[in-house]
Amino acid sequence: MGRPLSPRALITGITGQDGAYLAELLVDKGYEVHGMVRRASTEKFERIEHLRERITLHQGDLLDQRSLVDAIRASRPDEIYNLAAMSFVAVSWIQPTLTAEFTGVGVTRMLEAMRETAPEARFYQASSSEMFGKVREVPQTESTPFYPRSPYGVAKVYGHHITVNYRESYGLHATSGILFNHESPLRGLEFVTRKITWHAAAIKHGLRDHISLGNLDARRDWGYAKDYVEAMWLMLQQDRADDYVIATGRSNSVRDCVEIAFDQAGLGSWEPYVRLDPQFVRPAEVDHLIGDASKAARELGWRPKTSFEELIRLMVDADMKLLGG
Ligand code: NAP
Ligand code: G4F
Repeated sequence: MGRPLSPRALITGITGQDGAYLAELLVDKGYEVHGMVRRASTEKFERIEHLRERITLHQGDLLDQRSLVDAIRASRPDEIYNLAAMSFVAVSWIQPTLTAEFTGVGVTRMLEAMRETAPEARFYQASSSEMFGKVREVPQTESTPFYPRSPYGVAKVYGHHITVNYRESYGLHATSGILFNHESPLRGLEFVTRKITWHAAAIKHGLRDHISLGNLDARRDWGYAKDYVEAMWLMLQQDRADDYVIATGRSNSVRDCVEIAFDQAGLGSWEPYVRLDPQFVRPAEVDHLIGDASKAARELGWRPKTSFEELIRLMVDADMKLLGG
């Protein structure tokens, strides 16, 4: 059966970084876009404000099965992108069981809701390179064994395996995208790249006089979120559901990020502004996270378009503009 001309998509986590970029991409492609949002005492829809007239929002929470079923029933999606999660690794040590509920069991709730109400839909699960943790090989591919190093990573491994299991048990079109770190001007301020680009801009504007960081030697394979949401969409256009690693294949350190950001902000040397603070050092770190996205290149035609340096410079420019008024 062919794909509909004007498909419908449901995005959980639409208020997050990836949700906002994905919603924009799908609206531009002519999709009818639905998003699931959870109630808060103050609405925080800044990232999707410019899309509000062109998308439909449904109340729902990964902890509440009824709301997931109702959101799927109301949106009648051809494609479901499950991006919602407790996504901050550092907090997963502070709230380990809540992380397991949101980031792990929440995936089963979504799959069950889809099985009941939209079994023909295609499902995307936001899996993570954090699942590789204490890496078993470098670079990591779809067949590299998992060794998670945080409660978040453990929960994502569960989410990944349950997605594969529902694909194999019930024949659902359920795909797991194993995405390495991806950043943007919409990144939450607690994640290290955005924390650095925001502080570089704030110091330049005289709003702060230093930044406190943890492990400057930590390395990640960092890409641009806008490039990565395109990979999510491409995965769901395939006839067969599968698993795909999405990465740049290059790694950089937190120190590299600081150097580029402070240079772009016109601050020169970064050393006088950076303080090391043990509160930002993790109980356990992941090792050489570097992804091999050759399967995605071969089967999806996907390649990263933005280098790490371009990414950090564009994030600093955005924060300079944001804080410059
Ligand atoms: P994000 O900015 O933190 O967004 C997370 C989203 O999940 C927000 O919309 C949040 O809603 C929603 N959410 C959290 N708990 C929920 C719950 N109980 N019920 C309903 N919604 C809930 O994360 P992101 O960077 O866009 O990442 C998207 C997904 O990809 C996440 O699953 C993340 O774990 C995964 N991932 C991210 C990366 C990366 O580098 N960005 C890499 C690999 C995998 P509120 O706005 O209400 O908080
Ligand atoms: O920016 P981060 O907090 O991202 P992390 O832990 O890699 O997780 C992100 O990427 C995952 C993909 O692998 C996603 F699944 C997950 O949802 C999230 O999007 O930390 C990056 C590195 C870490 O090694 C951390 O120890 O930066 C190091 N770091 C050093 N100082 C810091 C800081 N991290 C934060 N957040 N804050 C610091 O001050």
